[in-house]
Amino acid sequence: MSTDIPHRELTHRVAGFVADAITPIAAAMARGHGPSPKRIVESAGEAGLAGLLTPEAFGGAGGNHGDFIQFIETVARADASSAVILDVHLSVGTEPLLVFGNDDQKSRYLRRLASGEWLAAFALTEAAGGSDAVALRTRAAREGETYVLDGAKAFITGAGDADLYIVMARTGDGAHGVSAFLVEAAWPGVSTGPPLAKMGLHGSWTGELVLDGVRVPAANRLGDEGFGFTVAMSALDSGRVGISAQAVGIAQGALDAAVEPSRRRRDAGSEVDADAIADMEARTAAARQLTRYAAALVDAGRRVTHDAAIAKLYSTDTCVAVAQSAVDLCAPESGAEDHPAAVRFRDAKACQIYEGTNQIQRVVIARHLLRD
Ligand code: COS
Repeated sequence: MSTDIPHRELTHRVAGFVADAITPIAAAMARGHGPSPKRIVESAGEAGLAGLLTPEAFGGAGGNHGDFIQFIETVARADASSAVILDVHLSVGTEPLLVFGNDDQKSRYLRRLASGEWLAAFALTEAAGGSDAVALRTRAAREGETYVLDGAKAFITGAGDADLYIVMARTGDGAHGVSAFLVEAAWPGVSTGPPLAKMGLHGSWTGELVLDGVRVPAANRLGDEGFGFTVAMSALDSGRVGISAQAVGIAQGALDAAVEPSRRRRDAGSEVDADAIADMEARTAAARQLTRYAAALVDAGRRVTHDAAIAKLYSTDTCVAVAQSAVDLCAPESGAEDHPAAVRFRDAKACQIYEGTNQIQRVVIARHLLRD
């Protein structure tokens, strides 16, 4: 996929956005007292970044996935909560509409998402099914030109603040009995639970989405009936590249937090664990290259299931390991809740879990090798 935005201009725009809009709120976000997810996306819209992957014809910046991962890594280096909000909005929240939406759907929704006026969310997971996405139970019963949706989605990023949900619901049996729908938050029967109190990523809202007899026009079905599992899986293939970029940013932020205190200790005549710092740098650099490779495959129009799983697995394991090393190197100060290494350590763990746990990534990678 080509890019409409010159790379140098994007780098400048992203750096300005992070310096002006993210770094000043990072500490508040880490405590869960920052601006709402919608406000983060609005401020990205003001900087021309809320529609980074959306073509200019629909009000976006027309960037590619190389631009996207640079954006997400740079934001995550400063604040992982803001990064996951923006990542979900841009990738699994908007990309399925870009890839599978018809002209009518694109013209009704893309401009509002690309300007940051609306926040997008992706609703696949259910409490009972967990990683077994095919087991979803939310039903979509067809009544003429309408589908009636009933069910509940769990652990949804942006729930409670999002304006548009991409909802996977059952219209038949098995993987080919799932359909995807564009569901507006304001429609009767749509409600959300309170944000979960999470271990980390305190500035990002995660919660339940309840669909109680929600009447969705057939015009809001995304792709053909029965095509929803493919919509979801291909959204996650690309989304996992974004999570990989987020993990690289968290690892880099943890490394940043550890280097300066280590330098001060060395200058004061104490020993520093230079091997640990070298390993942190090497692993972060390797994770960044895997992420870039996967993003380049997406931009080349190649199926990225295998390489996105590798990037996501390696980068997110790396960010947990690097953040843990940062806590060790910065001890005892890093025992404080607000210490930047402690914040990264808490934020890192979720990356191994969402958009497919790392156990699922291993399933995807091994299946590719062991297939007949
Ligand atoms: N792209 C396109 N199609 C895909 C796909 C992909 N990445 N992965 C699977 N499919 C298709 C398969 O080709 C299959 O279609 P056919 O029957 O026509 O061959 C269908 O979808 C079912 O796939 P599969 O048989 O592999 O389903 P499984 O139930 O065995 O498991 C996994 C699929 C484990 C990969 C899936 O359930 C998964 O990714 N789970 C994790 C979900 C997740 O990431 N949740 C987080 C949500 S966001 S926080």
